[in-house]
Amino acid sequence: MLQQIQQQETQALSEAQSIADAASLEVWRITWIGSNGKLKAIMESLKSAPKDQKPSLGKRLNEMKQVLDSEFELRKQGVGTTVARPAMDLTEPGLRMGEGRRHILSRTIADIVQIFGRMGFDVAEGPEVEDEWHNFTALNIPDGHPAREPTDNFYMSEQGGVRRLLRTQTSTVQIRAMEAGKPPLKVVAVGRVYRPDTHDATHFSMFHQIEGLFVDKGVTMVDLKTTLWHFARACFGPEAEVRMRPSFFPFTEPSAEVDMKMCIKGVWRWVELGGCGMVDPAVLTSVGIDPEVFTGFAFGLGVERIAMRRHGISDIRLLFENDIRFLRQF
Ligand code: FA5
Repeated sequence: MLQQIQQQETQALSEAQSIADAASLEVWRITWIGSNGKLKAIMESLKSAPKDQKPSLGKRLNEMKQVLDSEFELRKQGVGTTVARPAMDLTEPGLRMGEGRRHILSRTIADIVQIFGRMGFDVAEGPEVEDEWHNFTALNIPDGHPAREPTDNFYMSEQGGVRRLLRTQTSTVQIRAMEAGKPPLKVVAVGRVYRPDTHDATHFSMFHQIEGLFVDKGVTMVDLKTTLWHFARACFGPEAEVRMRPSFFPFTEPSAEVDMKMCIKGVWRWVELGGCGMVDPAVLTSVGIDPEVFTGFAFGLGVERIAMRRHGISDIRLLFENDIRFLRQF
């Protein structure tokens, strides 16, 4: 039923978009929020919903009512249906400025950084325009590796003999953090990355990743899984779970895909969120850290995928369309 409410809300808002005059606005009002309108009908059907789902459905329906009411008020101003007033009516309260809010991705990033901050991770940063050393070579991706193909990267013109590109992953910040400091190093880095991926419901050519790196004496896969487990529970609720599936990344050995089990619209599902592993000794060596003394783990998760799962967003493109009607739901 939640899905049905979402569909109906989207349809109502899309119909509202084409309203050009007061008469069609009135038809819209009667159809959607009138006393015998569709919203009323959905509210009636709540009576037959399972008892345990009623509170969450009721809350969602109230949200839908608020969204449609404020859409109506906005449109009313747009088509000039307000009642004619005296030239200067000083009893009017005046126009209230709508309150702004931070984009849902910015809020997700702030939450993620706060969760890792509680686990002792500092924040590290790196540039979005990178050189090949940080994006590839130091990450154990040598010249000639398929990941360096021009078709998989946004290369830029050379500067001072150095070829640059838009970074394809936040793993570049692992290298920068290890170059800048000595172990113990415990950092997260969040930022935009760029890939020439075709846009679809789960892929965009610009998206955000959160990278984690912990290098010290005696760091193991147990530390890695425990860290991700704490993150999953803080981010997706106290019953969330983590699993790792063997995989391959040139800069970690062993490597794994990270899945988190979470409740989405009442159904428990495993969702792939990123990759992880133990920092490859070759990477430690490339930044002058002795792999005989230190070990480390690293992980990289997709921020959009996290935001989408937390808020039931089914299409990544919605996050970048800047449609105020979508954004003000969050
Ligand atoms: C990486 O980018 C590795 N750097 C992750 C890593 C870090 C592994 C540290 C080991 C150690 P991958 O290409 O799988 O891995 O991307 C990680 C996540 O980014 C994906 O699981 C997904 O959540 C997200 N992602 C990847 N491509 C896109 C895309 N086009 N649009 C949106 N999200 C994407």
